[in-house]
Amino acid sequence: MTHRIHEHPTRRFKPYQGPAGGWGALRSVTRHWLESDNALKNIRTLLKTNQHGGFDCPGCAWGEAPDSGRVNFCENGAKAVNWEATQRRVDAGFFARHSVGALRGQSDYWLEYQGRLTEPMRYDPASDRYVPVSWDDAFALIARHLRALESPDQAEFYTSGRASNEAAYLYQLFVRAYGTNNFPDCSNMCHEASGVALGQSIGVGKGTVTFDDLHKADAIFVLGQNPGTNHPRMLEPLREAVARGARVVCVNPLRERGLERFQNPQHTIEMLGNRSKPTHTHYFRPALGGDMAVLRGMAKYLLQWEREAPGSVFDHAFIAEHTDGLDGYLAAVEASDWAGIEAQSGLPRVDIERLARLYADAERVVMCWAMGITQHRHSVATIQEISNLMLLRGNLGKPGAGLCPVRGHSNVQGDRTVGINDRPPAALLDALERRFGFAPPRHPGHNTVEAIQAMLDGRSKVFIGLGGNFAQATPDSTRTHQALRNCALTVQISTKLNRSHLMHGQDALILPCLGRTDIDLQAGGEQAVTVEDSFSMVHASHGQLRPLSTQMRSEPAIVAGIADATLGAWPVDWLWLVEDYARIRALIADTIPGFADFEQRLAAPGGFYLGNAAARREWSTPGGKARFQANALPASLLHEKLAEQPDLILQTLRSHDQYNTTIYGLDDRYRGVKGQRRVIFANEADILRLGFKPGQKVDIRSLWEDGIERRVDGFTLLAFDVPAGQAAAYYPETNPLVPLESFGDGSFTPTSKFVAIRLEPAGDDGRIV
Ligand SMILES: Nc1nc2c(c(=O)[nH]1)N[C@H]1C(S)=C(S)[C@@H](COP(=O)(O)OP(=O)(O)OC[C@H]3O[C@@H](n4cnc5c(=O)[nH]c(N)nc54)[C@H](O)[C@@H]3O)O[C@H]1N2
Ligand SMILES: Nc1nc2c(c(=O)[nH]1)N[C@H]1C(S)=C(S)[C@@H](COP(=O)(O)OP(=O)(O)OC[C@H]3O[C@@H](n4cnc5c(=O)[nH]c(N)nc54)[C@H](O)[C@@H]3O)O[C@H]1N2
Ligand SMILES: [Mo]
Repeated sequence: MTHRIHEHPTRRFKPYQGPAGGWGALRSVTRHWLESDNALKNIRTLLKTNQHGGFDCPGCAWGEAPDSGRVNFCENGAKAVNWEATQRRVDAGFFARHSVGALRGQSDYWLEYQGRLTEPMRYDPASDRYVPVSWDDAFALIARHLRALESPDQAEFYTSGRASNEAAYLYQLFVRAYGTNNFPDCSNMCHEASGVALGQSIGVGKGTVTFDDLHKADAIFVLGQNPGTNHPRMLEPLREAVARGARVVCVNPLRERGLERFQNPQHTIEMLGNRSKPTHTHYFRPALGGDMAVLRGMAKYLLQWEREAPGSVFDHAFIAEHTDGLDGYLAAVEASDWAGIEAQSGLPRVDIERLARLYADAERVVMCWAMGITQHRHSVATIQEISNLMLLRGNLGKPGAGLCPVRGHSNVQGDRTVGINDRPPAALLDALERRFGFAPPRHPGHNTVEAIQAMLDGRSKVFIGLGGNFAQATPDSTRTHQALRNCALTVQISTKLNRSHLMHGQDALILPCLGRTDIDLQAGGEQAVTVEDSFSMVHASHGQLRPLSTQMRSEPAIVAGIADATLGAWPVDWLWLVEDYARIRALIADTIPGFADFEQRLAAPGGFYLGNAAARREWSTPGGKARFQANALPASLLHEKLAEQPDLILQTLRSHDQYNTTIYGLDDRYRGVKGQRRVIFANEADILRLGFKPGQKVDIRSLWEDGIERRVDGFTLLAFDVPAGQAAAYYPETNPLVPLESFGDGSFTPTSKFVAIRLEPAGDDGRIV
């Protein structure tokens, strides 16, 4: 793609009036495709996206509609495919031209734009450059470092959610055979709270719905999610629901365009007639972090109405047969007072009553949520409140109803299923022990926050990243960068150059791997890998494009190489396994529940459904029943120990032109932003109240109890339709503001949607052109 690398000279900001999708999406797909340096091949590749025999889109974890046709990708999936399938390469010549110090001065956008990593490289301190290294030497270096540690717990093994089931399974097996459960992973920053909350409430840490349920629901609630950008294929079922008369109820402080109107670019008549359709019936805009109070208020109304007309609201048969803890929960509901609920929720009481009515009037309800719910201090309690509401009316395990945490990375759910877990369940470890005959470590390992703390204070010395961009995805960037720099060895298994390669340890390796779109050729022939989507559907993914270099290796092959160098052919013959991934799948079938006859079931178009006990109304909780969780509302949303009052509360979110830390472009079409990313959205009245003017440049400082200064400079203030007291700015530019120690109770997820900030005039007070 011929991208302009620096912020656009004619950057501007103008509210966007169109629907989500529509001609803008088509233009964007066409532009990204035409500007890709591989246009003809890439269109063929795009047509294989999410098709049987094709590959799984490396974008989000939304599932495939069973009736989806020949074209099954969205605008942002197309960007993800074009971005991976580039002809540009970052090879030895590139690294000879650029020192690491010089590369550090480039933007994240520039770094990834340089192309695919094509050969293994090792950091050379004398020249401050990465220089070529052979695969064997790279593996030997890793083995030397790992063997030199006093304890296996001094190494951190990160996973990003694009890794296939095969790669992730092999990785967890190697790491446990080596002796630790230190598995920080992207899920820790993402849906961890959903897993923890649902595990306690309903016995499975996953969503219970399938695609079919969305079509049968009378009401779909979408909480804290922006599907127009992050799960565009979800817009079609939403507007289909509206069209057939179901309620689609959005709860989001921002008016996200995708949740308002959608014009399907794959629908000819609609495009020609320039018609769009609504994707919601009701829209409520709470305070940041106010959802728990909203849900608790809804529960108060349900309880009141049930008392007024017993049997009219609660599903007593379901409650009696399938749940426990109701009395304790209702006591907690009664104990929450309206003053607190109204103050925290940011909604007037009539709105909460309306929400409760919408919920109670629907026979079958699906509740969807994403990062707006999971990245808060009290996220586990909030998600348990979602579950409580659903249990009250038996909205679990019946058609058209259920819980739907909408996952992020395309295989983040699968990675957890096959064992990437810093707190592994005993059953998993027992199964590994039985099958492989070694004693896996039983003590908990480090999650992402704990891994950073351990590297910061020198307890951990080796970092290995299976994908992702640890340096930029994590909170408190200055300290996280220091944590990585403290390491004796950092290893990044990656497709593209990113800042994690530049914030390296004393020794450092870049290991270039194949991506989803690449053909994966092993001794046993072309290999497919498998992934699991948000609806627990497992399917195969076959690469389509010849890799840019014969030096790139698949993720399973790289993991096997590291394992073989470190442990030899024990407890399995690693190198033999990766000759044919069916051998890895056989091990998965032996040790992970739900994967019996894995290989045969994969052959079905669309793959197979892993199953979900809670969806069958079987409760894998200690008490054998789904459990109402009696959590109190947080005493205060603000951290008690802040020395100053914040000007605003900031949420860090995604623009339309990015995939997490990967920046595809500098526009955010649906929010009307062009050519710039260092912007902060706030309400005009707030901007004036704080003594600023729209368009003015500001520095942003965040508040935390530890007195460490956290700031980012030179952000343009944009007057936007944001509720009073709130602000929004893009991730990862604002990650330096998120304190490492500010994380969710019970989830350890950084509170990326609730950062207390103060604004200061920037030295350079520029205006928008
Ligand atoms: N194109 C594209 N697709 C992606 C990604 C990407 O970066 N680009 N990332 C992938 C990943 S890993 C993930 S996890 C998902 C993320 O998908 P989302 O969760 O949709 O991503 P965010 O941009 O973080 O958006 C959070 C939304 O929550 C709202 N919100 C923020 N705080 C609150 C709150 O306190 N309450 C409520 N009710 N709402 C709130 C925001 O206004 C925003 O609309 O998308 C996945 N898909
Ligand atoms: N402030 C703030 N921080 C956040 C969030 C937020 O909303 N706000 N969201 C959080 C969330 S939800 C998530 S999931 C994390 C994301 O955290 P990560 O998963 O660590 O980050 P990504 O940006 O997805 O990783 C991009 C890199 O992955 C590599 N890559 C891409 N494809 C492949 C592949 O197929 N194989 C391998 N081995 N490497 C590949 C490329 O080198 C690319 O540079 O960030 C979290 N951080
Ligand atoms: Mo995520």
